[in-house]
Amino acid sequence: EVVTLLDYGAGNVRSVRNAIRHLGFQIKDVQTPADILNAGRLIFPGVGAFAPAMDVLNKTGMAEALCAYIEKDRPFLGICLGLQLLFESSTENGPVTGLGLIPGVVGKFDASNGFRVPHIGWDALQIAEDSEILDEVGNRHVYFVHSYRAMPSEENKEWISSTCDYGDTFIASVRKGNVHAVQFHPEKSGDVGLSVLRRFLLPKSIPAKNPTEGRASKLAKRVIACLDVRANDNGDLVVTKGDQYDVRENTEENEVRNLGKPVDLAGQYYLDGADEVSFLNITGFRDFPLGDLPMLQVLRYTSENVFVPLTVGGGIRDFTDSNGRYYSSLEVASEYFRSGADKISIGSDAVYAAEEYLRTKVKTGKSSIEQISRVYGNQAVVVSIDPRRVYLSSPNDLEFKAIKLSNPGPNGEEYAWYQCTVSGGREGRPIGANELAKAVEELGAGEILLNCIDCDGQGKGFDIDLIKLISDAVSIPVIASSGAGAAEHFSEVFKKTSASAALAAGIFHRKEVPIGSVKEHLWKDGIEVRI
Ligand code: 1PR
Repeated sequence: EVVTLLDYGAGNVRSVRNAIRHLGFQIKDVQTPADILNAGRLIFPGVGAFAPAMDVLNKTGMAEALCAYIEKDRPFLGICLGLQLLFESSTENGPVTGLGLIPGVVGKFDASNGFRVPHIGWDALQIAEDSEILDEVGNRHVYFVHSYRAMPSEENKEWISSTCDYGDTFIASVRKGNVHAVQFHPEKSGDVGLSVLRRFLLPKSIPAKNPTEGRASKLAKRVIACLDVRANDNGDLVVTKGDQYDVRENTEENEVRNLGKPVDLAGQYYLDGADEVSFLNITGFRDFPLGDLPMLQVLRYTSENVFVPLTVGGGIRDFTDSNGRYYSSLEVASEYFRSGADKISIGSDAVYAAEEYLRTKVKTGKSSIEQISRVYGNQAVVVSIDPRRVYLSSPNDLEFKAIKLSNPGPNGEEYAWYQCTVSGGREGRPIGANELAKAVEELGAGEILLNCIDCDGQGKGFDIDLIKLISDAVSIPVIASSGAGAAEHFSEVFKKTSASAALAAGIFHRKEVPIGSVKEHLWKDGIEVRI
């Protein structure tokens, strides 16, 4: 069986390809408009921003072919931007005219009502009857990642097959005859998502799951497994894990702690129910990642079997190699996206960019955050903060935001500020986590991965003071990280802060608490999770 794929080369379509292959189908790529018209079954995973996508479709004649194909009621599945482009126009850097097949304007989520934008994560659908490809979804979560959405109206109601509530009720999927489009990502929605693709590819197959299964009701708090990856002294890529960022064993040999193979562990965490998997190339600051091809290989292999979002970080910055060849941070990130990453995470380079921005108050457009978010969207750019607590006996006279601690410091200090570091915690910089978070949000980051060097690997719980400080300071999602040692710590962070996700490494690697137990605990505590 062959399915035709329209990939205009703007981003990570690898996971859609992997999912289609996983379901036993071959892929034929669209080269010309005629390939669209001759397709038996067409999938259009829109990626990137609305305007450049329309540009390509118009210039290549594909826009016209797409309209003709859809008007003839040929089997079509649009994904994400592939849904939005069917509408009349979008306000994304616009107005920009779309394909105009469905009445309505695609607009931005309103962050002013307390909902974080981008809308990132696993959310619940309200499914209309007759949705067909959603027949196995039931009350289970699917994965969204977007800042723009189409809204239901009198004019487009005959198209709507499901909606989702996030601040307002927006269109999660459309369907008319053989034409389907979904705002969420079936290729990133685990088993549930694969069922959506299967039902599109094999419409006559019998539903495998009971459609009433599941208990999703709203955006779930995410549980993320993180793999710190680096080469050991023999040059093999291993998953390692530090104590307060020190990854060397306390032995005479002082070797790099080895907790397993990256691809195997990522695959296991997917099966265990991780909502996302992150890889951090922790020596990326000194070893150029494009020289570090094993990391790209790890992503390629992982994305073949892991159908939840993958984030990769480490070494994303401008770089000139020993032959004098210059690589922009955008090129580095693009290589990661092509290899299967959905999001990239920037550490050290984000600190330098934020310092520069706060000093000059000018957005140059040249920082890695700005370059990558412009091309791939804010939701694809995570900033990883590595702060260290600096205790103070009084909060006065400090240009960085200090907070009163819930637990006093070792010498009874009541206050602290959180100093950002670069190069894996090796160097402290003159900027606080609070200042950094706000600056990178303005520069275009779509999410913050908030570590804490003091808590890393300690298993004593997340730094609630820090996470509260930062999640209250920004309106993009915040991932709490460092210090998880028990399922209760996850409940605590979600109850006491507005973090959108919690990430852990050590407890999962050491098999102390499986991901499933964390989720069950959260569920029993009344916290929405994907189960
Ligand atoms: O600066 O852009 O090259 O990115 C480097 C990336 O590598 C950053 O995201 C930085 O956080 C990470 N990193 C650098 N050195 C280390 C190290 O450990 N020596 N790891 C490191 C950071 C922290 C977490 C960890 C949590 C949870 N690891 O992500 O997984 O603290 O751990 P726990 O649950 O066991 O407590 P750049």
